[in-house]
Amino acid sequence: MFNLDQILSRYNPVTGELAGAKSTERYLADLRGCFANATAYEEALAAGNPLLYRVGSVEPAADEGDLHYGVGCIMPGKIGDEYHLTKGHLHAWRPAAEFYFGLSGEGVMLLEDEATGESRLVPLRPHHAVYVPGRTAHRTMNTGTAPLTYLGVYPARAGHDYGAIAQRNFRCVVVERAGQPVMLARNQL
Ligand code: S6P
Ligand code: ZN
Repeated sequence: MFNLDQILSRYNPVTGELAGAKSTERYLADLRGCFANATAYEEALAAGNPLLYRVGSVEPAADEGDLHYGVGCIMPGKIGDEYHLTKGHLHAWRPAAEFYFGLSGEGVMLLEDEATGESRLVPLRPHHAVYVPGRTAHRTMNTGTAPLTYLGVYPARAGHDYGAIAQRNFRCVVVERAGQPVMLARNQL
């Protein structure tokens, strides 16, 4: 019933809009507290409040065993040395894993195990898939110069828990060093 061609024929890669889907837009003002460099954040916000990313979510059915999916589009850019990023979340139903498929552009995902705090940085680009295990906080960043688009597929039960990340943020920060994304411990910046 659903295949990637059908999904992508509804998708506008320039605006990130997915026709007929529930759309969530996050502007710079919505990302307060997410970026490590608060001064750079306030300076950028004083200059304007651009759209950072958009997610079109499709929830075909909500029975046990069903899947939901979202197509995300993160605009290119940086705040200080940090790439445009998503808020990041754990799934409200902690065992829920997720599969990400890169569609266009270049990016990375920061994965943080909730129990151990172990952090990993993995590439997200076309023909790459990222498996996000359950109980793993995930944040996506656009490290390129064009919009980063991706498909995320997750159990219908997954839900979003933004609370823990909003309180303490991720343990690691991803910054540009010599043109490359590098993961650093937040407390060592
Ligand atoms: C949902 C999935 C994605 C994100 C999207 C935006 O489980 O991980 O569709 O919702 O990448 O990120 P965030 O952290 O603002 O929801
Ligand atoms: Zn998720």
